Amino acid sequence: MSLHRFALHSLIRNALRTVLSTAAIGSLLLSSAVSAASITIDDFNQPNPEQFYVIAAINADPLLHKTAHASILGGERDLLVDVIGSAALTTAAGTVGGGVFDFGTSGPVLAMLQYDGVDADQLLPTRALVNNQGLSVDLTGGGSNNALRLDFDSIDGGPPSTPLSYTITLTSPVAGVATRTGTLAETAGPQTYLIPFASFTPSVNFTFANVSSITLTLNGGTTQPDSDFRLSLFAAVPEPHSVALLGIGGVALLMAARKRNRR
Ligand SMILES: [Ca+2]
Ligand SMILES: [Ca+2]
Repeated sequence: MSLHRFALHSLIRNALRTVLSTAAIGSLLLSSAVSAASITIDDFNQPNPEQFYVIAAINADPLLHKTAHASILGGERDLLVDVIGSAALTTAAGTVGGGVFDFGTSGPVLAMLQYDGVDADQLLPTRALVNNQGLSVDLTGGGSNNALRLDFDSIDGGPPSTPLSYTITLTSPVAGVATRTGTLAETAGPQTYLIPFASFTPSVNFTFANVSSITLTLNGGTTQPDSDFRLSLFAAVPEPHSVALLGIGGVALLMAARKRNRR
């Protein structure tokens, strides 16, 4: 190896080392930024231990289950389990808390989770959710978050292999509203689903930087019977491609360093 080539190789080696250590520091900074920006809406750890719920009746009155705890965004989860317009005998049962919201039904029954601050909702004449719009949360976490995240232990959306339908409705002050409706594929094991902020349909005055309520409806609208799922996390997070971009940035730096050394 000529002296010139040796010098070039050690230059590249040094450049590589610098780039790799810079990338490592960048990753560390990024991962700490990610955990700082992520916002847990609900980890379903409360109540603990979990509580059993059931509705079983013809034209059953909706079930309203409220849990107040500081670990839940806004201090409270409002859960409504309701039959979707059916006169038939309908049942739904499961547990809420202890790290999971477990839901199972053999009829057209929806589950609605509302995060709107601590409120009374409606008990009479029939149980219903009332949107208190009591949150004041920047779901972007200062600009870093750009997706909602749903973690499921499992989804069995109904026979045969039917995806689970969902609707998410967000509100902002001065009548701002954004909605997103879609489906989640069945999964036998743990699965993370990301719903980008960009996929929502927003009205005038809606902003992810000031959200006053979050309502998640599962198994609604399409009257799907025989749906079972276990939901373990609801959060606002950065999309993972920002990490991939850092990787691309690292490669670009490395190529620039090699080019400089060739001259
Ligand atoms: Ca509430
Ligand atoms: Ca409410």
